[in-house]
Amino acid sequence: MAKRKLSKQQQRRIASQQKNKINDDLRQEDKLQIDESNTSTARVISHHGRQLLAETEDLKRIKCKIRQNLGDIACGDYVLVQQEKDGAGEEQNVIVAVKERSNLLVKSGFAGATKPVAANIGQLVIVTSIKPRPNPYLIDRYLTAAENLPARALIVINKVDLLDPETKKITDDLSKLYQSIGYRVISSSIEQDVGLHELFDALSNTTSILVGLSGVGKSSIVKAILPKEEIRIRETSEATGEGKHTTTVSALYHLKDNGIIIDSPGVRDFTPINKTQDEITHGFIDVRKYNGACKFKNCSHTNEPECAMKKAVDKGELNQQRFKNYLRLVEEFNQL
Ligand SMILES: Nc1nc2c(ncn2[C@@H]2O[C@H](COP(=O)(O)OP(=O)(O)OP(=O)(O)O)[C@@H](O)[C@H]2O)c(=O)[nH]1
Ligand SMILES: [Mg+2]
Ligand SMILES: [Zn+2]
Repeated sequence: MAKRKLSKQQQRRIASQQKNKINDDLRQEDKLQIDESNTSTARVISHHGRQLLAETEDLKRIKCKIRQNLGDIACGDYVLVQQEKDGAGEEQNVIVAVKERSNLLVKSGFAGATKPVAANIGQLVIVTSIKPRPNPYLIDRYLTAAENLPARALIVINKVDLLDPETKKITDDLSKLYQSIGYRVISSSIEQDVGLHELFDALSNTTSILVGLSGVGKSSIVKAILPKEEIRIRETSEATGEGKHTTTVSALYHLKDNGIIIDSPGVRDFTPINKTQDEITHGFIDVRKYNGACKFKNCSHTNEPECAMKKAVDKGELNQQRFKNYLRLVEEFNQL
């Protein structure tokens, strides 16, 4: 068979598979050295470099060291902690294993690497605001991440105290669009105490993570719910409304009604890590209804006749902007 040059994306996938395999092997080895009688389960509250704060089952916060070769550990992970003596004979908490996750939210880092954001997520809360303005393509990319985790998705439009006639039209259209697809949209204002009760109610009984651009008010939302917590909030740039990347590490907080909320650092951009084009299709719940219904099995939904998706757009059954964003994400995926 002729040797085919691998695309960058294929090379990256192979490298990532190999890395996972090595990590799995190392974990396997490590399991053999765990003294189960001496371990307890904890959940990671925050993790920055070699500093890790976890919470025990009786809600005590403990600083932990991490045994080597455990692979990625993220906020929200459940871990096994063992008491060990260090060189000076001092007791220390050491994470010796990461428990199996229900899911892991990752983002792309430098040079095609992936960075874990948070683990064991039940709900992705996509926070947008009036300033900085909502970016529908970013919302759609977060929604695909939610569908594939899988996790429930909730869209928040914060800072509605700053609405003017122009932004009111933009956000009304946005709410209508996402509600018509089946997502819940909550408008909120920390300044004027709007929508906060509705939002708090939506956070009960699950682990939610707040995601979105820097400066939309993610930490302000957490602070409004938990005024006693020390949470940094900072003004946005006057000119652009862009945030100053105030939150630098994901952190987990307990709410009433068994709710857990993770505040995450704001992003400039977010690209979901999709392994296949099918995952992208699965990520658009309105587009995926038409998958397989086109005349050609391998329809690219661009130029082919009798494309079920294009027909749906023409009939007004599928939103044109969502369809465009779907094709854009597929194109970007194929170019990687
Ligand atoms: N007018 C108005 N300002 C708000 C509201 N919510 C938050 N802000 C302001 O927006 C700015 C940014 O808030 P943060 O909570 O730090 O934003 P963030 O999303 O956590 O930002 P990063 O941590 O950088 O990702 C602060 O000056 C807040 O006071 C709101 O409802 N209305
Ligand atoms: Mg913040
Ligand atoms: Zn088609």
